[in-house]
Order: sequence, then structure tokens, then C-alpha cells
Amino acid sequence: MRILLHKVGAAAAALAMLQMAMVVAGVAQQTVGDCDQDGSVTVDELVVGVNIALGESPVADCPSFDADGDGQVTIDELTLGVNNALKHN
Ligand SMILES: [Ca+2]
Ligand SMILES: [Ca+2]
Repeated sequence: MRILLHKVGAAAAALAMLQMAMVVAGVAQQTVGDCDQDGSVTVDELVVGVNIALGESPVADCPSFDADGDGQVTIDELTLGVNNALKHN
């Protein structure tokens, strides 16, 4: 009985680690600046990001530009978006 409990505990721990890995992978897969989640960053999406950075549009217009989730789009996040646009075009 004790061995069985030990195995159940190990399986639960392994499952928890797997779930965490999947969450991390999901975050890593998100492309910064890809507003419509189609896998590429287009020029119009970059314009949306610039407008958010300038405070002329709300972050809600393209939350994928806010890579660190602080509610603002900064120059480094715009740069990530531009790099992603260059990668996919
Ligand atoms: Ca896109
Ligand atoms: Ca941010």
C-alpha cells in the first residue's frame, strides 16, 4: 500500500511538471506583434504596435505586442515585433 501511494505521488508530480512545460512552451510559441495569431507579423500589425507604444491606441488592440504583460508596449517589444516581421516575410 505504501509503495502504491508512492507511485501515485510520483505520477502526480510528473503530470504537474508536464503541465508546466506545456504552459511555458505555449508562451514561447506566441509571436510578439502577431495581432491576429496567424503566425506572421505584417506591416499593418507593426503600425498597430507603434500606435500602442505612442499611447494612441489601447494595448487591447494587439495584446501580443505586450510580451512581458506589463500593460505597455515598449521599444524592445516593438523591436521583437519588427524582427518577427522580417523573419516571416
Ligand atoms: Ca499576423
Ligand atoms: Ca510590455
